[in-house]
Amino acid sequence: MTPGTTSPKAKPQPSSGSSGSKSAKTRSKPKYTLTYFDTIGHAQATRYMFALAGVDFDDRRVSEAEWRRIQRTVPLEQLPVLEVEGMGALHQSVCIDRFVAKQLGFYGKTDVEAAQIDQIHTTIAEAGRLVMPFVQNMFATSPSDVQPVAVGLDTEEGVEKLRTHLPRYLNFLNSQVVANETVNGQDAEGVYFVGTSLSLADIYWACAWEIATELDTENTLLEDYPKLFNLAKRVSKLPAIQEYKRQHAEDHP
Ligand SMILES: N[C@@H](CCC(=O)N[C@@H](CS)C(=O)NCC(=O)O)C(=O)O
Repeated sequence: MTPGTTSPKAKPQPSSGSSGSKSAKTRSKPKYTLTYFDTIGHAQATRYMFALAGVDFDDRRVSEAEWRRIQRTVPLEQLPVLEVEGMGALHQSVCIDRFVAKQLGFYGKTDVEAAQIDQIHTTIAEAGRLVMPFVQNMFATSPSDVQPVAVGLDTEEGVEKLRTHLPRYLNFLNSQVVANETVNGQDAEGVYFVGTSLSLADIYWACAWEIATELDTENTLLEDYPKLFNLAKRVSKLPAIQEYKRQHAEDHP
């Protein structure tokens, strides 16, 4: 897989909210191939955008054995990688997210909205780096996998530690929802992070919430942030996302 050198020719697809209606017979080869492990994580927001837009994509989930075979062929030896027909391959999940958001209409209506979406996306990614060691420790299968933070979110001590570090991120994210609600109000569905429609910011937040909820099952970290909680839950419950999770037997919230 090599980085692309030509401009993408892809046209935005209509956002139908369904997960694709073409029959197997008429379906042509998908234009996008997203390669990642068989888990949620760095690829999930991209997967959800395809599902929400009803755009068929090759959702390539590699096993550990396959990964060992292809690892050296992949930039930075990391997944996810998105291959786009006629363009080549992209890596770095935030870049993949933003590219797909632009292609599928989840990137705001103006440059200002796009910048606000980037700001939220980057903030959530940064907060995620704070949370990830706790997540990894929950799933560590050997002592050598245990991260230096030493305690997982399954302990009171772990939750306390996060409580001291997360608020500045959560306060910022909350302020964005409150500000947007003040300017744009709520539609029948509720409020979004930016503007008046669902964007990458909301989808990425829902993914972060789903991962955190695996560990913080009672959502104690969000108890002071009902607007953030409601937004994440609302997006996570969208029919196209629920259907995608059902197809992949992903039983997180
Ligand atoms: N900055 C990268 C990080 C990606 C990353 O850390 N990927 C992990 C899986 S979540 C990986 O491929 N690890 C290589 C391995 O497990 O051998 C991105 O956002 O795409």
